[in-house]
Amino acid sequence: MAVIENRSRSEWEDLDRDHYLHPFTDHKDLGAKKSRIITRADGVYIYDADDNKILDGMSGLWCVNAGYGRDELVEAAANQLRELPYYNSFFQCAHPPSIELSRMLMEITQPQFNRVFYTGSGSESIDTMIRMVRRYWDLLDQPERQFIIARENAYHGSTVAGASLGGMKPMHEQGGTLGGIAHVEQPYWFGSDRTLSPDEFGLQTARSLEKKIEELGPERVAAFVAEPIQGAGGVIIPPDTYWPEIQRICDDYGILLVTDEVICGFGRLGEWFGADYYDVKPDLMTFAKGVTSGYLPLGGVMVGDRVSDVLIDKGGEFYHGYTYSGHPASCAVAIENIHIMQRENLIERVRDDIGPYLQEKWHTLAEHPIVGETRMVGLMGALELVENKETLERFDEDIGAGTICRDHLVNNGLVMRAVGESIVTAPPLVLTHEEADELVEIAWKCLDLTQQSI
Ligand code: PXG
Repeated sequence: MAVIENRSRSEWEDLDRDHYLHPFTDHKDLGAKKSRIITRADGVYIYDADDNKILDGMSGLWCVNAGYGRDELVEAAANQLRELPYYNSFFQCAHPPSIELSRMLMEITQPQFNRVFYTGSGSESIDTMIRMVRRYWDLLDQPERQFIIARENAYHGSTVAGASLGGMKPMHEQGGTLGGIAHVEQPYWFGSDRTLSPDEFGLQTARSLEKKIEELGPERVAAFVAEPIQGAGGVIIPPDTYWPEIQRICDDYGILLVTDEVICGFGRLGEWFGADYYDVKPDLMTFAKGVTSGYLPLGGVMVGDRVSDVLIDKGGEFYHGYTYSGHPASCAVAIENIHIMQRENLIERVRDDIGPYLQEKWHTLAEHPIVGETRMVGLMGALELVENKETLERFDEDIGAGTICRDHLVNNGLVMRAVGESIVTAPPLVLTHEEADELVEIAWKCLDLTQQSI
């Protein structure tokens, strides 16, 4: 059965260093430090090559929502691979898993969504969405509507279009960017000078969208795209005033509203989608990650009637699609994953049970001397490391407080991500109360260790 050699940890490390180019990695640096080789996982825990057991406070990369070790998902993939491992849906073809998944997605999304386009990842979903948005305005005889507005510090993937639409400047500096994209302020209250109340700040940042539309010329703006809560940017939870104002602006100017649900979708916030949590009505939603709990790659774009009616009625052939659009095994896994979420009431569990439980515990970390703020919605949260708890002054960037803390965490059996001086978490939705206690206990201990190290 075994198709992978049984090698020692150091053999894996050496082969890895010599041949494998990793995503978002400084390879000179990695060569000196070596990779942590993860060999297996179960529930909310991962295990490394030395059999260290580590609580996965990041759900892999914000995706293993249903937890590890799900035989149902493995069976769904294996059965589908036996029955029909691959077929495309170009040239007047389709297959049951992709059709059935489409039907199920209509059940769990808002009523304006009656169509879905499949991709293999979040980045491909973003590319698809951009091409659709521009095509939509072309078909309405407004081809000058090219501009897509996103936010500073947003993450929308790392294809050329995804990196361009995202608001991460270091990414813009590598490999060139796509035209017709503009960025506006992010609703990051803690990162501001905090002279405004969070509600005032939420309105002000939302109105930076209105300003940008006026600056570009409303007749040139196609869409606004945003993550309901920014994930990779540091779990930026907008003030309550933010999303209603964004909806108002999109409605007033008639531009398309797109929520990027790659992280917030599939239960992360205790609703099926982030748009549901914030009660906004997007015209399109991009998704990936949690749709299959990461067991196989799959992404897509939910296309609202406003857009799909035009694309279908006036558009003729849309020259777009991927070999793996609607891959049968990925769709089969997604179907079973949604069944699991429904059977085990995972969404309600995040909203009413484990979400509030972890949030309460998480907020106790705000008492720690080097923590300036804690925040969490559903099972997606962050804390801010500060040098001075009274003034909320942050550590000097050069100290690398976030990285120091993250390293203590993983050495003490917990994975969380450092985003600058923010520590972020997004554990699997199946986290138990005991595991939540463990997560917060390790976090407190590692905050102590971080304080000592600095
Ligand atoms: N949109 C959002 C909101 C994402 O979070 C993508 C698009 C791109 O998805 P793909 O499947 O192409 O990776 C993402 C991905 C991090 C991290 O360090 C986050 C992501 C990917 C890699 C690392 O937090 N999010």
